[in-house]
Amino acid sequence: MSIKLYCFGESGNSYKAALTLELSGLEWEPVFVDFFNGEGRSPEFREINSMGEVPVMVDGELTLSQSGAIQDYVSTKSSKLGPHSANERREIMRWILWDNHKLSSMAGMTRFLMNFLPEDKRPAEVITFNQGRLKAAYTILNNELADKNWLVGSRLTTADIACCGYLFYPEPFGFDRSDWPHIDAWLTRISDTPGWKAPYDLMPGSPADRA
Ligand SMILES: N[C@@H](CCC(=O)N[C@@H](CS)C(=O)NCC(=O)O)C(=O)O
Repeated sequence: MSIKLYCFGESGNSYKAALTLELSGLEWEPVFVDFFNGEGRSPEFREINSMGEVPVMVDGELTLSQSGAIQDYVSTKSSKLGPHSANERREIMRWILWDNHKLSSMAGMTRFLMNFLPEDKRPAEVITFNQGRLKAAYTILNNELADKNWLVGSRLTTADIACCGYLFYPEPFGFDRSDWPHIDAWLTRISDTPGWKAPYDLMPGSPADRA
């Protein structure tokens, strides 16, 4: 039976889980969640995930939310992107936790405020503050990648897939690849990986659908 992933195209957190599934070689299918029409807040969806968030993965009897937990499950199940040792798994977890706290949460929020809220409701001060926090995160990532190809070890892992989650989206949120040469080269390495797909090619739903 194929793994199901509740998701929508605009969701960078879902993209991390979807790309991990896609590159794992496991059979999976997306289940569209109509986030922009409030489906995430519906009682039916809260039955699936009491946290009210996507992504949610269902594999047989197992239902799992949190992109990092899904990535850990999928990479371990398929062994394709999985850790080779306990040390490597911890190292991958460090980057996933850092990403979820410092990079993806800020990038996701800032992109939402700048693109998906009505123009007259976009809070300029909050956006500027978030962009300052994001600049600090880009600096850390760019420095880390100055002398290595991948965040952990010598191949693509879920650490890379977590941290790149929002950086492949086309909507502006203050991230310009050309400002960050080591991130830029790393993103190219990721997108050159056989089987890689851009967010709107991997999951249902996009701003174009709602235009
Ligand atoms: N740390 C979570 C974050 C998930 C998350 O915030 N998802 C967003 C969509 S990208 C969401 O469903 N938000 C609904 C809400 O905050 O109410 C993860 O990595 O899965």
